[in-house]
Amino acid sequence: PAPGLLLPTADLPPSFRWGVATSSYQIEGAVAEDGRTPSIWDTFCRMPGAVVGGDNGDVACDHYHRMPQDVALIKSLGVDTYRFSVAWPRVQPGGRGPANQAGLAFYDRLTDRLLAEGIDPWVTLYHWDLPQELEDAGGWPNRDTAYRFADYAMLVFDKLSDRVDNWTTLNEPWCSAWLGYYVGVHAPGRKNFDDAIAAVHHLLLGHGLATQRMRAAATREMKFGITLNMGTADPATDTAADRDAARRADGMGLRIYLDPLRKGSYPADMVEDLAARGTAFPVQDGDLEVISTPFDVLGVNFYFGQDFSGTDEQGNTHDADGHPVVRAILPAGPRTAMDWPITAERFTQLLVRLHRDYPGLPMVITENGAAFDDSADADGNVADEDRTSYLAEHIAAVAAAREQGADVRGYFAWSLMDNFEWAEGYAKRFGIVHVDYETQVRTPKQSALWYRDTISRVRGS
Ligand code: GBH
Repeated sequence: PAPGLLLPTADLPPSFRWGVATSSYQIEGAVAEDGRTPSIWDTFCRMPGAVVGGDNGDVACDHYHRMPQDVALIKSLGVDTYRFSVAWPRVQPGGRGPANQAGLAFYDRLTDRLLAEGIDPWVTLYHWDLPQELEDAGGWPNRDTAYRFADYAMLVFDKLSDRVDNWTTLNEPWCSAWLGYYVGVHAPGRKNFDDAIAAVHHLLLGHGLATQRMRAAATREMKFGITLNMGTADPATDTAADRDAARRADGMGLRIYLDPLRKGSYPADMVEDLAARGTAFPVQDGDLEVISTPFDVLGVNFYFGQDFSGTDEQGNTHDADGHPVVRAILPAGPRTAMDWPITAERFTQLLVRLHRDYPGLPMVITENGAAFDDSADADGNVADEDRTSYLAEHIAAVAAAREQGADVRGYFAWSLMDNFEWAEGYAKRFGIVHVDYETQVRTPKQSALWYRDTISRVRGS
């Protein structure tokens, strides 16, 4: 790596956790094996135009068949922790009823392999692959899905909790609710504002129900948490309209999750905004007590921060439907292959703000990383200085936030390897390990070697 990438990491303690992350649908393949039923992503991928290139997760990285080699790969990267998700439709086909032992057995073997290599398994229970039958019954806008989720969580917990200590209920409920039910660019591809708001509430309720039940069943100390995707929302200028747009973006992106989770109520300004749109969170008696049940660690997924404007390009403050304009403006500077800006300093800003506004909550970076237009040589080697720099700058941003008091205890690079990047298909590569999709050969990129060296340097080993 370039000399400039040897960053001051001295203030990251030897106890700091280092990991790599993946999710089930993005890597496993084997979608019809051992009793797995379709998820909403299997269905969505077959909708014309939904996914770039018409790609789907049928094979993905074929991880389901290559798991032992992949665990060896993880080990070779020098990390101490691996974050993976469990596919609900493998464990409980159709989303109801008893466990499918053949499906559970895969995660049982994975857990054992990881532990045998000295790697701590971090389990995420839901990374977007809802059983299609539950979507057919109404999906997350249907309150019953929250109870189904808690039942499913207990099937996994009962199988793995003798060996797994770290449990994350949901990955990025904003994406499930907003992208899945309002924008429609993620599964199930619905476009209804009221449904998205109901989905938010039922996702949070499912988190609370599952956390309560797992905690009650735990026979030793365990850590429970939730992972949120978060950015920063700064006003593009100091006008009242831009400041209000930033408030709304922050409210919908961050506060409507963290306020009920940590303070036991939805933010009053957002409730008011929703009422002005004729909608509301479908809260029933006792829900907020369930949602605000204590948890131990906040998972933070960060990719970039944005500015917001309250006017469109023509200067209008309201759109055609009469709703206030909330227009994202991407900060200037270099972009990744996703066309996402690189804003490491805003990562520090976010973490310090979380520490200030939601105190007393240890944080772990459960995802951070970037897609770039990698070019692999004939042997699959990728000299990804751009990704290496991205990781280095963002790890330095974490260290800077810690210096300002933010209680961040670990970092997972997204992702272990190139994989199915949702609506972008296989065209966008986030891995620190290159995957040749013809041969399924995995080759660590320069960034992976840099990551391994950085971890060993911080550990002083
Ligand atoms: C994560 O989602 C996922 O957990 C992971 O599975 C995925 O592969 C990875 O990121 C890379 O995409 O431009 O309006 O969407 C991150 C999704 C991307 C959501 C940035 C928020 C910014 C606002 N986030 N996005 S917007």
